Amino acid sequence: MRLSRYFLPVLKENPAEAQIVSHRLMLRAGMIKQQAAGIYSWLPLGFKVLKRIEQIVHEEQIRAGHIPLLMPTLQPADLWRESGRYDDYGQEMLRIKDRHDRDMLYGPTNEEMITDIFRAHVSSYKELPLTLYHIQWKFRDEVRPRFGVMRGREFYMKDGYSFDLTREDALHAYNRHMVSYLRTYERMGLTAIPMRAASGPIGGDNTHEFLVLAQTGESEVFYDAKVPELKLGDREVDYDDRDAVAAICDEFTTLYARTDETHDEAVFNEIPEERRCVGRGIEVGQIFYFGTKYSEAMGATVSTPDGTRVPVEMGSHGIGVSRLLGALIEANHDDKGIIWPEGVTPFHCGIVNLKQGDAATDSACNALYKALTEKGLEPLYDDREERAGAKFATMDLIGLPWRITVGPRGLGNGVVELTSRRSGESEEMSLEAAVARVAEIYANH
Ligand code: 5CA
Repeated sequence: MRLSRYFLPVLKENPAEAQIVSHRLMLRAGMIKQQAAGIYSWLPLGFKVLKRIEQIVHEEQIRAGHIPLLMPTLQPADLWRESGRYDDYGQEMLRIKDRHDRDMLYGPTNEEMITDIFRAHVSSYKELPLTLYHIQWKFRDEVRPRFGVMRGREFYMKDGYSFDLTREDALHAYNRHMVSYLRTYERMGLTAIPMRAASGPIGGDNTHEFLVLAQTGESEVFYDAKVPELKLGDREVDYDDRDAVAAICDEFTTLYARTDETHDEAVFNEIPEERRCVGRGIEVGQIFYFGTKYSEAMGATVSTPDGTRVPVEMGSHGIGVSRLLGALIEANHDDKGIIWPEGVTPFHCGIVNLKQGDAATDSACNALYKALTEKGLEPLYDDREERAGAKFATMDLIGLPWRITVGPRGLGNGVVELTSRRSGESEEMSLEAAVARVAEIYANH
């Protein structure tokens, strides 16, 4: 993409309404525009990152054997009357009437609708296990929408629903989700810690939240200093191997890590003092096992091998896809702007032309652009008639992890400059070497 033809409405001034750095940077980098409290348009740069994140979520869900579908945003109230949640949900639910005076709502989550789909089409244990998920807009009329996309009213969520015959099978589905989430966040360059949590309006007794440590997080968290060091890395996971999946969950949940809702001071104090950490975290996902709460209320039963019928065992598992943008920026920025991890960056690298209009420099930039594109990479070429300082400032603000700077002086010596946004370090090399290096960096992303 050439910046001169793109739509990147960056702001020079700090927007007064933004209280935390991710919100400020998303507005300044031209990623989002507020349309009403907690409701945003996703401008091209923000939309691109949102789609990158969504893609990673899809890939890891499919890898775990979960099946994508798409349910609507609007739901009939009657489904929620069946579970009893139509009244329970209170003011957070946006209620709408259609022209026939029928009660509708904008879905805050989809347990009822997925249970309705299940009961219409599945009746035998032979069709289990089954996990269906979608990535869809949700609406919760939050009392205090704030911090940009972090606590929106309309937000993008991956929500998955597992159906199993037995509690044991359902716990395997829970564990499978935990491991797939660990992989998902790691691919984005994030450390998200599973913490025992409280279940709220979804229900159930077994639930973990995934928290990204950040001072601006809304939850207070208590954890053993060793927990953030745990990594899945590139180990292979066989999602059908119950013991292997459970062993990974044990590895990540045995050491102390809890939110304030479940914190136990006495247990916490058993950790050696130098490892006791208290901080704040952003909840980027939550998994729930709630058994037959919805299937019983809504008559979703399956036949068993001995011919009886039982309510199906269920769990629901969510990732805050749009919130992840905020969490990623909270965890990856400096005073100049965003620093995207390679896994989610909107463009793989920037090209800065130091002397727009100079025939040799323009032609080298064009050659670079073409060579990167041919390697399957997507560069953002700043081809505007602007001062070098302004071009660098824009690149730093929007946070592409790599920048290639091309100017007449370097070209005279046969080199361009490759700069890491994160370390700030630059290295001179031939144009071909820079292309090869950037291609190599992204080979695993
Ligand atoms: N049905 C279950 C899981 S499928 C559910 O709704 N879980 S949830 O309430 O925990 O939401 C899942 C994730 O959505 C949360 O972990 C959080 O990351 C994100 N989320 C929740 N509320 C908001 C909000 N107001 N703005 C942005 N993201 C949110």
